[in-house]
Amino acid sequence: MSEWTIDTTVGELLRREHGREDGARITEGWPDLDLGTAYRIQDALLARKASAGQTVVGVKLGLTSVAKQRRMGVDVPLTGWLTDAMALTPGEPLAVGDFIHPRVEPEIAFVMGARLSGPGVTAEQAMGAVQSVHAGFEVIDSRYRDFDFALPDVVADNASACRFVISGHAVPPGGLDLAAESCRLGVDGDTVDTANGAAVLGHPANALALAANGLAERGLAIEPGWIVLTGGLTDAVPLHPGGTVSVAFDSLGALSLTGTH
Ligand code: OOG
Ligand code: MG
Repeated sequence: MSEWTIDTTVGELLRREHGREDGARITEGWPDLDLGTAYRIQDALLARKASAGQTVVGVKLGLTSVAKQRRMGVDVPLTGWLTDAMALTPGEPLAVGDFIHPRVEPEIAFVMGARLSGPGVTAEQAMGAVQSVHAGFEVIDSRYRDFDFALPDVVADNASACRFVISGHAVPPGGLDLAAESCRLGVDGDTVDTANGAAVLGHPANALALAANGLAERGLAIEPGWIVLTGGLTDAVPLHPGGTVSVAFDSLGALSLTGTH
């Protein structure tokens, strides 16, 4: 494509998503794509999904842990939108063939009890707006070949968002030590990684505050009832048909996700 605009980029990213096809970085053809414009692309992509009937159910953070930043080669956290069409119910399998190259990552998820509106939100204020804490999995599926992107590319691509699931077990935030909360990630029963909540910007509440303050720059807030995924604690693992990825947290319980054809 010769002329990249917000509209043509949205069209191209949706074409890849629907066609299960990856492609080159947008910044290859649009090298001066800046972060502000990339978020406008992300919002325009959401508007297209909303006009197709999807509703926003929350927000995700990405690249909040060193494990993720290192793997993706981008060390700036970002946010993306979660819609109802992305939600899996616990136990529901993932039809791997419906996606490009899905990977699964364990996350600490919040369900919000109160509105959280920046700027200037502190981690303490952020935690005060949380209704419950859950074990979560995010399935990411970059619309870029080999997950190869620069920051503006991945922002435009709604932070590689694809599917997510949170456990039905709602843990009240009071009494939890989320920095110390540890998880064990398993693939087909073998432990492949471990991490604790401190991996996420020192504490997942810092990620929540960052999201609220970042959205405020776009005139937006985190709304009651929304789900917030605070970012992968470990590197993501590929999901294959017949494979199972599982996570066991100390206090938040366990989750597993099985791939089918
Ligand atoms: C970008 C999204 C990162 C996380 O939890 O860090 C993300 C990617 O890795 O493709 O969702
Ligand atoms: Mg994630």
